[in-house]
Amino acid sequence: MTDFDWGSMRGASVLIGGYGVAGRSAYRLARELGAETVVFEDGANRPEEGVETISTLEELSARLPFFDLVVVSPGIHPSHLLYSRREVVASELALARRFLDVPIIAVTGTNGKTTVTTLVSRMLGRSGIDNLAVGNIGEPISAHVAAPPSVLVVEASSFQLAYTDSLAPAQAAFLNFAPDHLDWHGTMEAYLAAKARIAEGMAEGAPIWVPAGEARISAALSTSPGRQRGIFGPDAEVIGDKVRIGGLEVAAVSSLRRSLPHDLLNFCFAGAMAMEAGADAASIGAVMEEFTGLAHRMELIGEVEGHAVYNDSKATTPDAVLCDMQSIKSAVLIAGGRNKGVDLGPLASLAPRLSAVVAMGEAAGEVVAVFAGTGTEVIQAGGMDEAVASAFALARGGDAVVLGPACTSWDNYTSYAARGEDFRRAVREWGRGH
Ligand code: UMA
Repeated sequence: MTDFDWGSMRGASVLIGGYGVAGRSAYRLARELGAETVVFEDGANRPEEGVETISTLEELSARLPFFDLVVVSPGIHPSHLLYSRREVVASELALARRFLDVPIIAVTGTNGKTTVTTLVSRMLGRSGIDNLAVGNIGEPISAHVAAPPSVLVVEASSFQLAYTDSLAPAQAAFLNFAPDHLDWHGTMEAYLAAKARIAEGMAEGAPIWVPAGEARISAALSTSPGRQRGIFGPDAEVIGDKVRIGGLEVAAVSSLRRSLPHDLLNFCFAGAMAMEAGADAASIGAVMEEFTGLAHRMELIGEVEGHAVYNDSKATTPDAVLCDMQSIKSAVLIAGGRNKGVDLGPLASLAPRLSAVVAMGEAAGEVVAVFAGTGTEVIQAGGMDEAVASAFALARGGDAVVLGPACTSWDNYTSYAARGEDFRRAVREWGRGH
């Protein structure tokens, strides 16, 4: 819990920890609110001229005791010195929340957050409801405090939630839960507890959308005054070929461009939330029907020499890769990157459907170990170009080539998007040369 008195922001001494996308925006907001604001950044994002900056741990250590509030960027590890005065630490999300007076629809979960956030935002927009999708999706929420839309749809990561007291959303969704970010949270329990904070401060009976029958998620949310509603359930379900939201038929499954089990769950979560927030059934159905997926999420980037090529750079856990590979009958999988402290072992269950695996990045050795003895050939590649060339060399007739890392991109790239773009480039260049 943060002891800081948010009512006394004017004149308060505020330290912004990290000057990435979230930190830069938090800095501007804190200044607009009248705080005396200083930045700590000892990484690559050095602030512009004129921004008072602490750039060494020595200086941070000396000055830390004198700040009233420390706003931490989500990517900074909790063992960092910045967190040492826990009583004054808050996330960028927490800072923004205190100064926002519009309803928040908050979405968390291990997988599918960005997709569901996007779908809700599109469904509301198509129904004429002025809204914005913000948060982990890439647009910092603190940039929209001064002139907010009527509704904010917030993708909330566990990093932000861990340091957010009382988000108090009008509606919350906790989509699913699987091992992830253990290098940050330490344990599954801590990761779950961070995510469950999404429902803190909700009004009595406000909807918390949860996957039906997931006892662990339900138990973690049980202290919230909100009311849990299951998906699939009476509010949102698939019966035969019909997707029904709020008891109304909004789309036929056969008319959807994406209809794997997790796609239907995502549609139902989004439809239920959008309808609760005032979206109409026709708009909800139309958004479902038009949805073809998001970049870097099992994105079909083309066909090269008869092989469908998928960019699933956003699949940074084994669980996400397994889920996304459901539609693929045979493939060469390119996996690896920086492991987030999770067991990559579950990937082995894909072996019967894989002609080969190309292991890359920091976790290449772990990927090799997972597939050793499964009968699936596994080789190591030095970089993206080599990985792509090896994948095409190993692919047999009908195989897809899939970048499904099960790891973060942070060993070699700044983001999963940068890794996905590099994959796209390497595939294009390989295709040109053949
Ligand atoms: N830094 C230091 N010293 C350190 C460590 C870090 O100075 O010892 C600096 C870094 O140089 C950087 C800043 O601190 O300037 C940390 O930035 P950050 O990693 O928190 O990233 P941002 O650019 O602020 O982006 C963040 C989210 N990043 C993370 O959660 C890691 C973005 O989510 C989000 O879109 C953005 O805020 C806007 O809200 C990205 C992400 O990877 C997509 N999220 C994770 C995920 O989806 O799995 C949770």
